[in-house]
Amino acid sequence: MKDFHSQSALDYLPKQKLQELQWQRLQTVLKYTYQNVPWYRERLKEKGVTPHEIQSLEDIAKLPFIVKTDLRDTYPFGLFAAPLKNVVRFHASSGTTGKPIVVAYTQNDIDVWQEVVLRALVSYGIHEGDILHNAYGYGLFTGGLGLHYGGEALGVTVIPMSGGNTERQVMLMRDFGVTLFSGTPSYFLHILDKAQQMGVDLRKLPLRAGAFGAEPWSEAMRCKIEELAGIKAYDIYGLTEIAGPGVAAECSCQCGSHIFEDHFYPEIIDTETLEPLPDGAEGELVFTTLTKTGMPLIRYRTRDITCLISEPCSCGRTLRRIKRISHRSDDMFIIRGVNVFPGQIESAFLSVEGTVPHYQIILTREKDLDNIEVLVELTSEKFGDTIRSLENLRQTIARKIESTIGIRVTVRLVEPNTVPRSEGKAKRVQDLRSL
Ligand code: DLL
Repeated sequence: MKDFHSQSALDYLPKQKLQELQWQRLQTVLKYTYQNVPWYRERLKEKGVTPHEIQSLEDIAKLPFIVKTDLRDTYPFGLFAAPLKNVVRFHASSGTTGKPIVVAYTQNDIDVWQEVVLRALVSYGIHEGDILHNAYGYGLFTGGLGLHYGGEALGVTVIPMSGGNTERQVMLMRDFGVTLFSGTPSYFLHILDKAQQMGVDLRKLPLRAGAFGAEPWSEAMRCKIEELAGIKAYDIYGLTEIAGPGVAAECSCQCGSHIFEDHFYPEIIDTETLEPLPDGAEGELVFTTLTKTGMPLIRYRTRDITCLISEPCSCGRTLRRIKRISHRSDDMFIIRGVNVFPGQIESAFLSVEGTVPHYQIILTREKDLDNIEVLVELTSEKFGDTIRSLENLRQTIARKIESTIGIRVTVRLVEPNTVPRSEGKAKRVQDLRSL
């Protein structure tokens, strides 16, 4: 197996060296993609751009974007740059409608991916001898295999759990002396509930960290997880189109995720004008893969809303960071003309004592009027309170949410364990308005 350990040094490259490396890699990937993907040549021709016009990193802004529908329209192999015989693996992302999008990985791409996941784990303080309980799904979804190979490359013992059979997950976490958990934050909360029912206190186990991602989660949710499990909860970010988990990851400072910029060149654009925005400004994250050969993507629009942080991080890594992804430009819903993101509602009610981070947002329409109902689950202690105090609590939560999103909502308090749990990404919003 390749030795990826030395690659962690790339996290600390002086800015200028990093930019030189990025520029050199950008030229190579542009030329390579232009030569090997007829679709890309056509796209550039349509836009009247040639790769020669790109004379610096900043010139990347002259190139057209690639969006998810381009991947759908070229399904299944239309954007592959390598011959099929060199493709060692496919992954695919579950689209909500129609065909999935397919991504090709050459051995080089698998190596890049292992390397970045290894670097993510190193930044959490994980090392050889740690035991990783990997609850991300194995299969076409990138979570399972991504953490698996990255963990193995680091010399960690990996338990390939996948999701499901939650009782057994708790049992093995306890019996195997697991030190690192990886999975969606919503599924970990479910595991926490189950552990409590089984009389297992995760705080007493050797478990010390979690790599949580694949869905938006709030700072308030991090606090709950850290408190209930007695661990450090770290963010890991990624998307199938670019690599899977490991495009960016937090360090021990927990103040934004460092992007592995030597492989994935980030930009932030204004979602209206599509113009690049400076570091610090909020907008849509766009990536160019600098080293991939199976299906390189140039200026891929992620739909994830965040900003780039270029201030030095106290961990010493020079890689720029992204702020926690609070929402996607497309998971936003519009109600009575107001743009709302589930994460805003989550943060608002979690600030109220007695709530847990399990909730659902139900949108309905009655006589042309949109209504929003939020089901909020309570802790067992709180649920046993008097009717009067529960009514007070309900009103407090409704006020908090209203003052955050600016519209009135109906809050329904529900018993512990009644909001459906997911083993993968949580589905928070039920939009019944179009039915
Ligand atoms: O979710 C890859 C992944 C697996 C990342 C495991 C982290 C851990 P997709 O299924 O293609 O890939 O979904 C990608 O999920 O564009 C974001 O909207 C969202 N997402 C991923 N990580 C985070 C995160 C995987 N840490 C889409 N915070 C992305 C917020 C995230 N959203």
